[in-house]
Formats: sequence, C-alpha cells, structure tokens
Amino acid sequence: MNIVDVDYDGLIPNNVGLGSDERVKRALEKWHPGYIDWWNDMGPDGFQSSLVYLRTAVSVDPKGWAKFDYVKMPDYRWGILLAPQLEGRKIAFGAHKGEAAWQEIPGEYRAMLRRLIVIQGDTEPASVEQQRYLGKTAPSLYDMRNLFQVNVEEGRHLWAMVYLLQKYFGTDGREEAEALLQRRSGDPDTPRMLGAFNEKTPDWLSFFMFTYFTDRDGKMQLEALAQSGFDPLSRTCRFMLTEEAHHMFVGETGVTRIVQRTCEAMKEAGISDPYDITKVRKLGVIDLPTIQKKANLHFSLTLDLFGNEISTNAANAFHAGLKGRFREERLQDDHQLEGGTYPVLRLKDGKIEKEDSPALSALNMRLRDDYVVDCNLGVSRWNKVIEQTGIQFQIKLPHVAFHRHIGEFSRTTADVDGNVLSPAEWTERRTDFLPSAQDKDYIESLMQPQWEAGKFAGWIAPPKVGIDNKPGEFEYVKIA
Ligand code: BYC
Repeated sequence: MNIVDVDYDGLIPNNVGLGSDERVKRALEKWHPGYIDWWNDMGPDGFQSSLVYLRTAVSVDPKGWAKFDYVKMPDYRWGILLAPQLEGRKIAFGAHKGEAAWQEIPGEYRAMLRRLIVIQGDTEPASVEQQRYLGKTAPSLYDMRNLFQVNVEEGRHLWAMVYLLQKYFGTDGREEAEALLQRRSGDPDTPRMLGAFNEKTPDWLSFFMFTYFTDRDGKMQLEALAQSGFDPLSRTCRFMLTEEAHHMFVGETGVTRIVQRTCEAMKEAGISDPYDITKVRKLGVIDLPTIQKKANLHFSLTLDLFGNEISTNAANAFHAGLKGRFREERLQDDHQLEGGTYPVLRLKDGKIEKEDSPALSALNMRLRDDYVVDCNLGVSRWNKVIEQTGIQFQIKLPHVAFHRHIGEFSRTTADVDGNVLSPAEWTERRTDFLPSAQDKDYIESLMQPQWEAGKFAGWIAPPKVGIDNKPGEFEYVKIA
C-alpha cells in the first residue's frame, strides 16, 4: 500500500490499510453514524446543504496534499491520515531514549497514553461546538468558508484520536470513543474536559483570538505528542500539524484585518487617540483597547491548558517517552533531564518569584514558555500594522499570572502587568482588563452577516489573497 496517497474507496478514507484491518474497520464504521449525528446536532448551525469551497487531503505528502472543491459539509470525507512512517525511528527522550519507536503500546504505559489521547481528542469536537453559531454572522463568504474548513478539520482530528483508541485500546478505547461524542462544551452535567473548551466563542473577534491563541496551544501540544515514542501517535500528530497551521493563519490574519480596518477608519476620520472609544465606535469598527481586552481573555484562558507549572503527570509522560518537548530534536541536552533544573515562576508569600525547579517536573512550564514566545511573534506583526498607520498603541500579552484558573496563579488575582491585587481591587478593575458587558454588546451589535460574494463587513479589512488564489469576488460558499 502507498502510505502517501489516501485510499478513498471505502466509507472511511485512510492511508492506514483499513481495508485489510476488518476489526478496526468495523469498529469505526459502527462509530461513524454516531459521529454524523453529533455533527448534525452540534456542528455548524445551518449551512449543511450549502456548497463550501473546502480542501480535502488526498495525500499526506507535504507537497500537494490537498484538493479544493465545493463540498456539502456532511459529505466531507473525514478519514484517518498518518504521516509516513520514518524508517528506523528511535525514541528521542526519556528512559527509553535510543530504543526503536513502539508500533504497539507497552502495557505499563497504556493508561497514561490513553489519558493523553482522550484529552487531545476531547478538545477537537469541543471547538466545533463552541463555534457552532458563527456561520450566521460571518463577515464575508471568505471568512465563513475558513470557519467551516477549520470545523471539518477539527472533526477529522477527532477521527484521528478515535482511530488510535479503536485500534490500540480494545473495549475501553471503544468506550472512550463513544464518550467523546457524548460530552458537550459548556454542559453543566457533561462538560468537555479542559476549561477553555467550555467557554463561549460568541463573536468573530473571539473566533480569531481562539484560532490564534488556543489553536496555538494545539500546535504546541501536538508538537510535544509528535515526539512520542508511540509511533502511530507521533505520525498522526505530524499530519494534524499541517492542518493546524491553517487554523492559526485564520486567527492571525483575522485579527490583523480587524486591527487594520480600525486603524484605517481612525485615520480617515482624523482620530489619533485610540482611547477615544466613543468616537472610534461611531465609525463602526472595534476600538484597539477592546481588541487588547479580548487578547487578554483568550491568552489567559489558553495558558490554563498547559496544566500546572509543576506536574508529576508531565514528568511521568516524558520519562516514559510518551510526550516530549517542543522541537525536542533541536534541544542540546541529555534528553532525560534527571538532574537538570528549569526556572519556574511561583507565588511565594503573595509575591511572584522565579525559582529553579527539577526540569522533569517543570515540563508544562517549559512548553508554556515556548508557547508565549510563539504567541509574541504574531502580536508583533499586529503591532507593525498599527505602527504603519502612525497610531500610538501596542497590543501586549498580559502577564502569565493574570486571570488564571489552573496552576500557581489560580490562587491570586494579578493585573495584566503581574502586580498582585486584592480581591476587591481585582473586582473593581476587572473590566479595565477584560471585556465588559458594554464591550460585548458593542461587538455583538457589529456581528451582522455580509454574505455577498466579494463584500466584507465594515469592521474587517479584506484579505490580501484569496484561498487557493481565488479572486476577490469568488463565491466561497454557495448558500442553500
Ligand atoms: N482544565 O498534572 P497537571 C487543541 C487537570 S488544544 C481542567 O498539571 P498535566 C485544540 C489534569 O487533567 C491541545 N483540568 O496536568 C485547540 C489533572 O487531572 P487528573 C489539547 C485540568 O497532565 C483548538 C490535574 O489537573 N491537547 O488541540 O501535566 C481547537 C493535575 O494537572 C487542566 C492536550 O492538552 C485544565 N486546563 O497537564 C481544537 C495534550 N489542566 O488527571 C483543538 C494532552 C490540568 O490528575 N494533554 N488539569 O485528574 C496533556 O498533555 C495534559 O493532560 C495537560 C495537563 C497539558 C492538559
């Protein structure tokens, strides 16, 4: 079998030889109707019979793996795609460093691995649920298409994790696969597993912030899991990362286009003070301080997804060779970390201080630090756009202690600069940092659909280039 090309003959497209794996094929075919029911219940509200210009993977070769065409979302060919197996791949870290990567799961690591796969799997449908209503207020057909592309690919990422559960975990894998279809984002009784995936994505600025910040956590976690000694997990994460890149592109360019439109409108109207919110809002654009508040919200919610700064789970997963570090292969150390230390920000007697901690226990912190560096790259590109218009304003990531619910700083209340506030001060100043009810109402008032091909809502600039190099007036979604 050619592991680069995808077999589209059966019900489930794949490059894993499903045709000759009757047991897993049957299990997945049994799971399939439940997935379609979930998609119909919890996927994009409406638009299911619209034709959407989507890309579908036809190969896992990094050069030319996608084909673009009009597809109705329920007919999208979700499937199982793994990056090609690397000949002679070795485990790169932990106690098994240097041993051949595993094609089957070592018994002693089964529970740990299952937990990692289930948590990863749970986030994928969760994000689709969170974004369910956004199609109705899309600022253009271009943006609507990007939303639906992200949604179908998150659906496929769920398939990716379900395949691993069904193939390698027997009965309990099948039960976990079912449970992934049962939990619901924000449901008080059966919520999704991680906090940020139970929050609402109520408007398009939130959607772009989510795809910028939260999908980037996806990138970091997938990069760490792509290092896994369990080769099928590594291969599936490697392919997922190619799709993830587009999601972050949607987020980064989405925010860029909003910032650009705001600055252009301010210039045209002769407004130079970004804090003159009343005047800026009269122009029908989103003022920069509100964009900053949304960034504060989504960045802080996403930091929680890295878990506790000091974590035995993370140490165990690394030691076992199941979850590595960001770009493990590029790091210059022993890749075992038994004796090393890593600086961790801690809360000591109400003060935030750096402390050297055992490197193995500090792996969540380390991944979070790498994440913050990665986040800052795009933020500086947003700031370039502002700078070019001559407006005096800079978007800044808040301090890591700001607005936290998991880990060291969940025990304190800090402002965006990391100054510890009393609970009363925090309550009083909360809406200086995070969107207020009025901010939310204002953004909501802008969320009016613009579905004419080639047109864009007044609060967002058009993109520089179209998807698949299509011209500006291209009809990305034929709404039915
Ligand atoms: N909410 O030892 P700790 C994506 C729990 S996003 C609730 O620090 P660990 C995507 C934790 O489960 C990437 N609970 O945890 C993006 C543990 O509970 P138990 C998703 C939390 O394991 C956009 C306890 O607290 N992938 O792909 O070191 C769209 C002790 O914590 C939270 C992954 O996350 C939380 N935020 O770190 C679509 C990778 N944080 O088990 C998709 C897989 C911690 O003691 N997961 N807890 O009862 C992991 O690697 C780790 O499980 C975590 C947590 C990084 C999540």
